[in-house]
Amino acid sequence: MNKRVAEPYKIKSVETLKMLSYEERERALILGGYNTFLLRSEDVYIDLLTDSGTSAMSDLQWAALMRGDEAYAGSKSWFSLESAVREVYGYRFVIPTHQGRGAENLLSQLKIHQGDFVPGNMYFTTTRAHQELNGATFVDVIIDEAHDPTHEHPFKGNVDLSKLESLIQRVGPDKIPYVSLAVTVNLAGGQPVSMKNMRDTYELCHSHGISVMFDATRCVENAYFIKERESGYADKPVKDILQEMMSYSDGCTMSGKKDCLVNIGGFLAMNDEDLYTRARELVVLYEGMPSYGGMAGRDMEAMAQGIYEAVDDNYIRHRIQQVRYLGQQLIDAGVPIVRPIGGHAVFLDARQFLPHLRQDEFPAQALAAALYLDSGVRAMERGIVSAGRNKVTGEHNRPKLELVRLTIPRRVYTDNHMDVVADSVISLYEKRDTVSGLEMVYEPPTLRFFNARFAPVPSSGK
Ligand code: PLI
Repeated sequence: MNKRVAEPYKIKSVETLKMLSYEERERALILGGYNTFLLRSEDVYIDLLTDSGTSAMSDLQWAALMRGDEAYAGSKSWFSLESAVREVYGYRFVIPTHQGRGAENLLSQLKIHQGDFVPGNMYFTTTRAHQELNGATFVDVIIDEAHDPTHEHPFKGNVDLSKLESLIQRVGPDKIPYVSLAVTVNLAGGQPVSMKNMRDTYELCHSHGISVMFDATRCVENAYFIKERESGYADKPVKDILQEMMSYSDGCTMSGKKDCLVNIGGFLAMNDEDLYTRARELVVLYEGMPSYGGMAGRDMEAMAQGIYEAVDDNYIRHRIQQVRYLGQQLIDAGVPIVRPIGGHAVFLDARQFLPHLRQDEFPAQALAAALYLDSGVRAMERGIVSAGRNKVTGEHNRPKLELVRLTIPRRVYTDNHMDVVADSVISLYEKRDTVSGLEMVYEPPTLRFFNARFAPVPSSGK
């Protein structure tokens, strides 16, 4: 018998969920300009907007908060965090930041010069924004399969080494300050990179004197996929797999709000002492002293504890299985989702879900809004709105993937919640031709998806 796996924790404190009526949700949606980022969380029933900063902390993390040393300089809690990062990820030097984009800002300022190119395995919104702010052009070198939501490649986050090599030949290694490698790839659907691909990318880059910087935001999830899918790793603890992964990079940016199991925090880590010295100089301008970088002492203690908890094999196995549990129900009901099911979220394929909408009618945005209206479940658009505009032509970037992300917070919801979400999506799928498209009525100049406002285009639905 195939025994089921339960949540590897029991619940000590609960938050009551509230379900608004259809009319109340409709009002909330109009007030929020049909943008799920602009809803109030108390108006949401099950919140799958993001897995960022939404984790439930453990009893040991809550206890760690009390150990927080709030000294302005030389905080004991900083040394706890620094040793956790060194021990678990294996880097020599660590600079704390308030969250991932704080680290991206420092890295981009320190490494990029005007006119540079930063290759990466698909863009991420804030990461690319910082690269562009500092004068670089982002170049997508992910394998083609990553742009096909139905392709079952086990490591869809892989770099296409021939794309990378031809960029190096075209612009020259001096114009490439580093390769930005996300493990896993959020916008491809939470897809992992194989160990072999990390090693090959690292070797190729180093043969040209180019460094590799990981976006380590969901690196533990990546390590678990390697354990499941790559030969030679099945019997290794996730912690060891992670260490090997990180050895194929020269440093990383980290949003602690995901795989470090905390609500706020991040860091920049590296092995190069000169880069570290310069980062210590810069961090004081943007984040704070190199011994807190925008975090309170208690945040750093909780993050140190979370870093150890995240590499517990039981924790990460359940984490991945819960996401898969939701995704499989949708697959069984014929709902189009990105395959294979990723690490942190199930991604609905809005092009297939709403084939009657053109990309200019923002199908993923419309689908996320319709799901909230129908069931109170909050998801996030990851399509043309998130992709922004081309910085030279001003045209919309038009990603092949037009997705709605049902993102599972860590240790927050039970499998019963996943059942309710599955029912909600399936029932909307059954009446999908009633969903109409949207027009953008307010567009902010940067990272527009956070604050943009929309209105329905009634004629666009069937
Ligand atoms: O939200 P930050 O600043 O801590 O982290 C930025 C960031 C960097 N890289 C990746 C892959 C992310 O997913 C990421 C943040 N992601 C958010 C907020 C999300 O909802 O996916």
